[in-house]
Amino acid sequence: MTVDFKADKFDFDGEMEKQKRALKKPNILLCGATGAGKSSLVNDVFGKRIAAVGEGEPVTRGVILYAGDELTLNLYDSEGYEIGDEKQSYYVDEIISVIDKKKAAHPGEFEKHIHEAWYCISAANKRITDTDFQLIDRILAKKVPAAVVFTQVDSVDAEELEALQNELRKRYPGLSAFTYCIAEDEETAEALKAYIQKEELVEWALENLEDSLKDGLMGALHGCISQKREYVKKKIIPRYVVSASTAAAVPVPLSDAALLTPIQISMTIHIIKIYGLSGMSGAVTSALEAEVMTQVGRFIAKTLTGSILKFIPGIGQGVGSVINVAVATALTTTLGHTISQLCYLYSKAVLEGKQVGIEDYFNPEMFEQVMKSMRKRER
Ligand SMILES: Nc1nc2c(ncn2[C@@H]2O[C@H](COP(=O)(O)OP(=O)(O)OP(=O)(O)O)[C@@H](O)[C@H]2O)c(=O)[nH]1
Ligand SMILES: [Mg+2]
Repeated sequence: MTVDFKADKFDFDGEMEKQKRALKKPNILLCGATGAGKSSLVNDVFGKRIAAVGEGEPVTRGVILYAGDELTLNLYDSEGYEIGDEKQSYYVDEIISVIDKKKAAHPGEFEKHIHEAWYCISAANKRITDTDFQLIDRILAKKVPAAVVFTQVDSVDAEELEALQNELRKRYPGLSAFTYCIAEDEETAEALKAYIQKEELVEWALENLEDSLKDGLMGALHGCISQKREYVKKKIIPRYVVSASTAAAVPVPLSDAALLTPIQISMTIHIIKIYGLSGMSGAVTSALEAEVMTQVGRFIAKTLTGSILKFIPGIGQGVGSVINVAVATALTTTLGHTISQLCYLYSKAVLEGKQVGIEDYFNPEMFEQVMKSMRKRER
């Protein structure tokens, strides 16, 4: 059997469509008083994309759903209640009704329910209100995983913050809580680093989602590139290694390396989705998703049909003449880590404000260099 793979004929759009359809989006509910910094928090965690690409749609009074084709999660942003306002008591019911309605509309389909709640409490207010307590009680009673985010911590001192944390801990001993603030500039960010628990919040959010919903969260994050790299390593690459091993369970001639190519292109597209390359601002061109994918996908396809085998010690030199499980595993693992690292480096440069393009990273020289370093690391 020979496998005739033509990089130019690969249906990238079809594969992207397929992955898009397969993606399950997590539903995150955002709560807290007016001005607590809910919108600021999500813009910081998910990038300004949420507001820009999500079409806000009222779900119930005071709750707006941000969702859209380009967004890999659904965000239920509540317009906060005014402290002391009579609206306060409605607010609790309205929020809880979102949880209930989703369950009632889709009984047994957990993927359509509210998956977690991020509860913002402004440290600047220096107190946790009864409404906060009531609402947290009721969210927890619904068995929706919840975490508190103490926002705007730049406006209090350490003692005041600790008092708030203690108050929360007293009432909910095991409840996860994080501190946060939006730093105006790099200097402030550096000074407040210990209090900006973005990574911790993301870690918590990830852990509390079913596996099938995790891709959506990771793909929506702005920045967090070390976490993305870790996620790709632990969750994405292993899936494709399994497919590749299965494909090579019956060893095939080395000349049929192309047998694995569609699996690896799918993996490439998947990894790029997690890094969300196309949504990155600051790049020379803010290319459309389809363009980025096709560009990178074609590059990988060409590379795979060409010289990739020479980077895998033991097969390049004709030691083995077949592709077996071991070779398929090595090839897929190395390729996955290489793609991930290239995405990481590109994202890092963009986040640092450098004027770079996709092609500065996805080119033969970079590919070879990174792939070699990956092989060293794996050994
Ligand atoms: N000092 C400081 N100000 C912040 C921080 N986060 C948000 N703000 C400011 O607080 C105000 C309210 O923030 P929003 O993010 O709009 O609050 P919200 O919870 O979405 O408010 P509603 O949509 O009205 O419920 C804005 O003026 C923000 O600029 C922070 O960490 N520190
Ligand atoms: Mg808001």
